[in-house]
Amino acid sequence: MNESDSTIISPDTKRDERIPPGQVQTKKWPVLHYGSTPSFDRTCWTFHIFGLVETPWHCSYDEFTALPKIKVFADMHCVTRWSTLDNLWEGVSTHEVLSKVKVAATAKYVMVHCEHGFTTNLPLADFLDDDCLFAWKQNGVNLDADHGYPLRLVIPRLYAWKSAKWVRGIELMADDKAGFWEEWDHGGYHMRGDPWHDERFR
Ligand SMILES: Nc1nc2c(c(=O)[nH]1)N[C@H]1C(S)=C(S)[C@@H](COP(=O)(O)O)O[C@H]1N2
Ligand SMILES: [Mo]
Repeated sequence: MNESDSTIISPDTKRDERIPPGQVQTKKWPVLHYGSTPSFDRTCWTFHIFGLVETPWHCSYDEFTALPKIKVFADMHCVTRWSTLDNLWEGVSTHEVLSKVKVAATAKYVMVHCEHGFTTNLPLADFLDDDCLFAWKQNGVNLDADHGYPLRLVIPRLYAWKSAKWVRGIELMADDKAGFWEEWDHGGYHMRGDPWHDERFR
């Protein structure tokens, strides 16, 4: 990495042992999701922020991708035990996106809403870590649709199911609520999902 550029380095990439317990490094990048890969129509795509905010906000794809951009160097850990290292993500920080609204003091959790009704929940504090972003590029090129183009969330410090693909909005909540994989019917994945503490299931 060139230390002089403005790339944010995810702190987990600086660990002596970068592979969390029970994980195995893979060099290729697997595709993993429930259901089919959605199609993208730039003219009717919208992104929404709603729930516990003073005034809900929404924007078009062109407006979203015109926001100030960052790069993040990070690793990725799937609960099915593969990990990929050295991903350079490009997009808009979660912090930047959330600055578009006034979040209520009571908001403590985020529900991420995606195409086809997929959801995932996480604490607001984890969502706002400074290595978290909404990305459409990885390692210099646009993501494949299978990997989440036109927009995916990247939360490097939690298991990758929190890094939701095909994101269309976020909801601010006072209380935690299970998303898709977190529901008992879909496996009961952990409400937080810290790979360094083996938080795979609830
Ligand atoms: N919309 C959506 N996003 C999703 C999923 C999903 O089922 N639907 N699966 C998650 C899981 S379990 C993982 S490991 C990562 C995988 O991302 P990749 O397919 O780009 O490797 O996407 C996450 N994002
Ligand atoms: Mo996963």
